[in-house]
Amino acid sequence: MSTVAPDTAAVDRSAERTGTRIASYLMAEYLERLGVEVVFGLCGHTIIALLDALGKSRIRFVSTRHEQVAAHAADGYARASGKPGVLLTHLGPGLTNACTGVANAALDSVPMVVIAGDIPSHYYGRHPHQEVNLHQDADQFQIYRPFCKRVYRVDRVDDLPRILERAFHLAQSGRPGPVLVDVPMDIFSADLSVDAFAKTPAELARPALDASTVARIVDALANADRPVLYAGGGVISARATGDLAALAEALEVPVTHTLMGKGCLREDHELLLGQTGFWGTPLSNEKCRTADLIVAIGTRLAEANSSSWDPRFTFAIPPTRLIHIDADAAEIGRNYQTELGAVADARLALAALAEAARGRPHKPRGRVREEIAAGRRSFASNWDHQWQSSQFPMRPERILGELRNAVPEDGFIVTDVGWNKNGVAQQFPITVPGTFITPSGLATMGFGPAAVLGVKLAQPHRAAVSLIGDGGFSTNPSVIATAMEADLPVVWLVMDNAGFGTIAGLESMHYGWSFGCMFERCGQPYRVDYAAMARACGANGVMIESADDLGPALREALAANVPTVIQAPMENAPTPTPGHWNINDIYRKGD
Ligand SMILES: Cc1ncc(C[n+]2csc(CCOP(=O)(O)OP(=O)(O)O)c2C)c(N)n1
Repeated sequence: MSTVAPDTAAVDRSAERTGTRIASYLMAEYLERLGVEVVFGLCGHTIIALLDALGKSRIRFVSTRHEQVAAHAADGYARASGKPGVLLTHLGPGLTNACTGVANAALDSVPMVVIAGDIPSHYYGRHPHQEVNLHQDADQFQIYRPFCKRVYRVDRVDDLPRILERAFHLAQSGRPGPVLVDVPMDIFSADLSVDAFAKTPAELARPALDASTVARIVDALANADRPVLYAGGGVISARATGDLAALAEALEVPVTHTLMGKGCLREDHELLLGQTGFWGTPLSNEKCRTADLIVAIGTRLAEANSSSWDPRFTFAIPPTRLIHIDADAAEIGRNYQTELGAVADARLALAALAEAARGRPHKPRGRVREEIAAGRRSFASNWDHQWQSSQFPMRPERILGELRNAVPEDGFIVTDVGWNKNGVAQQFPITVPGTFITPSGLATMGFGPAAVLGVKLAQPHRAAVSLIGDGGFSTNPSVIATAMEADLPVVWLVMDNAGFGTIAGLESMHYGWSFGCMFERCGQPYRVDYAAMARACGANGVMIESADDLGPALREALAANVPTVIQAPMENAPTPTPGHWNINDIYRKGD
């Protein structure tokens, strides 16, 4: 069966005759007009009509071997390009497979349009093949309801253009997120007027702060004794980091950040404290806990970064006063008493605040820069020496060190969950905003290996490395075949500790063993040769045999024009946890 497009002149000749054309072709042209460059997905009988149209369009289709991979890749593409990711899935198992990836994008406020095929509309209520039904009729799209901004089922072909326009509008406006457009398969093949897709999403003027709110926030910061600016992922996605730096510098306010806010200031900036919370730094947690005013921007003040909201560790609000700027009003005041909430675009808000703060007198900040430098030095002394460790299996810190030395500053580090995410957030210098990509809200194991595909596709001329655990990598190693097919020379650096190390460590701490968390066979550690797996796919695969091998292997992989898996055997050492996570108070060990 050929994958080369047949002669397009032979396709869809109804246009000239009737003023109508088949909806799927009009839809593909509309996606082109919206600027969609790539669709990620996996085929099924419900969507081949649209695949045929995409195959004959300028849009690239990246075919994955698992819908979760497609969703994470679309997510990575959106984060690295600033455009919405587009995902195409089959109904039933395709839709449910993609669920995790779409939910992950939702919780990290990533714009995405999910197009799903569905059962033929005339089978409504008859429970046909592959529909998720049993207790509801034609309702499978509702599975996406708790995390999508809207879930649409297209019941008439005439609604398709309007719904698609709404989907792209909603996915990108306000707080970005995924929107589902569920299309019964016969709708793709129905006739539609040739001018039906006329309407495109409006250009949107983003909400700004009004002048009195700007003055009030700048006054509050200038007059506070120990103010702190707290940046979330919203600052990175709004590309507001320059304005954040200008505001911080004008009023000499130290800056902390969430996991997704990492990169909000250059790592060597004199006012940068670091990440807050359980995996944060003692300095960040201390400065936040003792601040008299926190101005938070583009963050949910979520549990992990807030030490389970326990006032003894990260935020003591009140007595600390909180001003919160966010794109989503629903986030304001959820977990803390908030003095002032403002719904605004982070970039417009920070630009206005920085402008008003320029040259404005403020309370003396004492020796805040020296304190920051000393606090950062002192925490880093816990691991600095490990950056050179020649221990084998390797120390995780040495892996970070080699990675930082090999990847250019504008290269992307795409993590998963585990030591990789927590270690990078805490210990790895990021200097170019947006180059650290990580799953935060859902913390999905399996994100990193797949998201890096979309990142590379969006930024083909920049390095893209996925730093992952062996657990995360093995959730879906089909990414290697996809990278080969799509010709994406990404690098996966697998930190191999032969288990789900983070959870193994947690269980061992509370229960004295790691039952169910390590990879074992007949009671012995079980190691998979992922490097050989890569070679079997035609990619490069390197098994690291001594710590000194890693640097050269990384440089070679970054210069190669095929994907590479580098597998680095590693000690299962925990990341320091200066903050608090309430789960640790919950576990009780029986006899
Ligand atoms: C899909 C999913 N399942 C389970 C978890 C819980 N979890 C968090 S970290 C982790 C272990 C990850 O193991 P690995 O990728 O090997 O990294 P390591 O912890 O060893 O650094 C697990 C299972 C999760 N976050 N996501």
